[in-house]
Amino acid sequence: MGISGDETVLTEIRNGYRILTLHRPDRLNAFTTEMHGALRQAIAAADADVSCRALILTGAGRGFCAGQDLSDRAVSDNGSRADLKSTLETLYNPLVRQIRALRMPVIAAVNGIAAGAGANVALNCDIVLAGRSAGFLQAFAKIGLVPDSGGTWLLPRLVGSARARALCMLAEPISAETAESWGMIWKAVDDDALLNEACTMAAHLATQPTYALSLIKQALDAAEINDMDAQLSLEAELQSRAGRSDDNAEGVAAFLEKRKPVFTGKPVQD
Ligand code: T3D
Repeated sequence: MGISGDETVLTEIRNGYRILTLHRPDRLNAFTTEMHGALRQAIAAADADVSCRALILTGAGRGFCAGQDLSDRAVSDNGSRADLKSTLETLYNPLVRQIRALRMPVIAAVNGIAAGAGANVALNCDIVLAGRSAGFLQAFAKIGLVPDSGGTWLLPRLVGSARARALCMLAEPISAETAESWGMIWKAVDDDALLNEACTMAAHLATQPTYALSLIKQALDAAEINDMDAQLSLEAELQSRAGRSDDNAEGVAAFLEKRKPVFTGKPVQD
């Protein structure tokens, strides 16, 4: 139950899940290179712990994450401008890929403003809860940049092209409730209920068939690219794997015996 970790990212280990807290509250938890390293390490540690079957990502203080810390940017070889291609390729893209490929569900508990890459890191999580006072801001255009961390891929899919374009070009914040009504996030909740709700959800998910949940992540990600025919083939492939899992056998047995299933989350070795 103790809290540990690098001071820029705190890890709290609970029964079946972990809470990772971005921890630079005086900078609205903006990303530095150090915080990127700490976060990736904390996620890898959760992945390596077989008892960890769900993850919560949240922020300390009044913000969730204000994106890139604009005072902590690497300078490029020519010494004048930051090399943003390199920043994305070495920091943000690996983080997004790590979150999306994680073998367990990731819940973003957005406790305050989520801006720039901070918004898009949240939107890359599997389920996004936000406190009513939180907001989402594609801040990039305000500083002459393009939405990154998967924002240009996610937003049209989540909210449709018209809203995605306006969000990116106007760079105006939207409230958690608007985000919910647009289908951008799962739910807006009262601020003081946010962490409890995220923990209840994580504790529930930690008792579910984790391996099947990881296959669901794969199927839904692939569905963004596949046509129906390819998706039907993928579903057959993934279902073949799920069907060989102990959790499928347990789920069916529990149903037939009219009892609650006890899932282990154990993966099938291919
Ligand atoms: O390297 C690259 O650039 C490539 C990667 C890009 C990815 C990106 O994320 S680019 C987008 C970067 N983020 C932004 O442009 C957002 C900047 N922040 C804001 O627009 C505002 O802070 C917010 C709208 C998020 C919140 O506004 P408000 O009024 O609630 O708070 P504030 O007073 O602006 O911020 C509080 C403090 O945090 C303040 O410091 P101070 O004055 O108390 O000493 C502010 O400077 C600091 N802060 C907020 N965001 C950042 C930041 N410091 C550094 N970097 C930030 N991104």
